[in-house]
Amino acid sequence: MARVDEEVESEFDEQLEIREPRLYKVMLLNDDYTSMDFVTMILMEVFHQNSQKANAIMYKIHEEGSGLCGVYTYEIAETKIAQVHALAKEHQFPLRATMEEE
Ligand code: TYC
Repeated sequence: MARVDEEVESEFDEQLEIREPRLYKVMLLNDDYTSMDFVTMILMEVFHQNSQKANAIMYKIHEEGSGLCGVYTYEIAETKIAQVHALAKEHQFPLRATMEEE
């Protein structure tokens, strides 16, 4: 029985094209008005960074203009960006997030 199943499966396998999903880097951008605490909170809550890493990433963005927050498939990256923009709007900060293919 197992043998029959394997044969059926391998017939399909030949037709399957296995490809890795494209990955996207989500970046936060610096601005002059968003508070450092808010950015650190976003990095912890939305991007699941621990407090030390969140603080380090926030300072990197503050000093260099942008910084990597995480790498995701397209739809997850889009969702993270939408969450950042919604939270920023709610707290009246101009914080922006962008994505670029890895
Ligand atoms: N530059 C901001 C300030 O001095 C802090 C900040 C950091 C803002 C990172 C946005 O993505 C950002 N309050």
